[in-house]
Amino acid sequence: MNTKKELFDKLDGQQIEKFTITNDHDVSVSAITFGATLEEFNVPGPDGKPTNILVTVPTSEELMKNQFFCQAIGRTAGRISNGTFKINGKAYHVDQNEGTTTLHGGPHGFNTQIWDGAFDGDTIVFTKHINSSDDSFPGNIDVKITFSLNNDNELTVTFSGKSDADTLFNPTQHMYFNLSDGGDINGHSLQINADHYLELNSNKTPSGKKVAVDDTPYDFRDGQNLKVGIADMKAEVGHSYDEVFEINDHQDDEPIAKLSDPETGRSVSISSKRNALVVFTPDDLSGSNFMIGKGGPYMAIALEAQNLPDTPNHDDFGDVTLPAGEEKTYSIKYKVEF
Ligand code: G6D
Repeated sequence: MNTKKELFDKLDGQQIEKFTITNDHDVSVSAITFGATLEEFNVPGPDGKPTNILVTVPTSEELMKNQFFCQAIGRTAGRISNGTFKINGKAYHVDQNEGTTTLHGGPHGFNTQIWDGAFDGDTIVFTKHINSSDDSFPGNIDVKITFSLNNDNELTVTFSGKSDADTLFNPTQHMYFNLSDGGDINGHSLQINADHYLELNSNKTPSGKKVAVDDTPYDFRDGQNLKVGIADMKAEVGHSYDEVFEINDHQDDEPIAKLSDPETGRSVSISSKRNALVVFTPDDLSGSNFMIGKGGPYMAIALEAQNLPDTPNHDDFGDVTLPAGEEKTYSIKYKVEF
């Protein structure tokens, strides 16, 4: 196992550092201190050269404009309806950044922060103290995000939070995958351990209804080719995937989802103890929402393991409260095979 720390670039005069871990099989991960962003998850390609299975943005400045690409997301992944919620009966209103909705922690979420980075042995450790006045969520919070890689080719991302007042904590890493050698994701197949998905309102906030996946393009239980799934979605629902799946109860060691590319033989299995996975297949990354210029349709699929979004506004969505003084830790494991 090897580690390396180097200068990535500069943002507003501040140094952005890049931390890399390489294992004994030439698998490597690199994370940068801006946005606690994963820039690389490399596997050896056919010619032995590192091949990044993530779709990323090459500079911090471009990342500012193209938010969320493989960045850490918090305090709350997904959408909070009207930026409003209650904790123990007390109402809170946080900053909105998508019309009346708070998306991915709002305008000052984890992805907009420059983190303090260090190695702890082979593990990349990013820490940040975020004041309530910085991101408008209740409580000043101490957050730690770690990235570790083992010789079984497993990347584990761990989020820990501790706040001085009751708050919400539902973090994720906004991974965008493409397992091909320069192609799109049409040939990939996806398996998800989910019997239900969430019905969404027109602004993509949950209506509160959980819908069975049976006989719909949302049924990934036995694996489904993405080209077929996206075509069925367009025909039956009118758009590509930007969906929230409720993960079934499962054993800790049972992956919640697996993305595979039969052409290259690469796959990523995702393990998480939490109850949701967001699947997002943007039509075109060079469109109006994305400006990274990696044109062409279906160049990436986002897979975001998290708790169901808008949790406090729905009785049966679970609990993402982080009570004052308590520490909560969530891990997401990505096992790559190639
Ligand atoms: C999320 O579900 C959302 C999308 O709607 C959003 O555009 C993206 O993050 C950036 O996955």
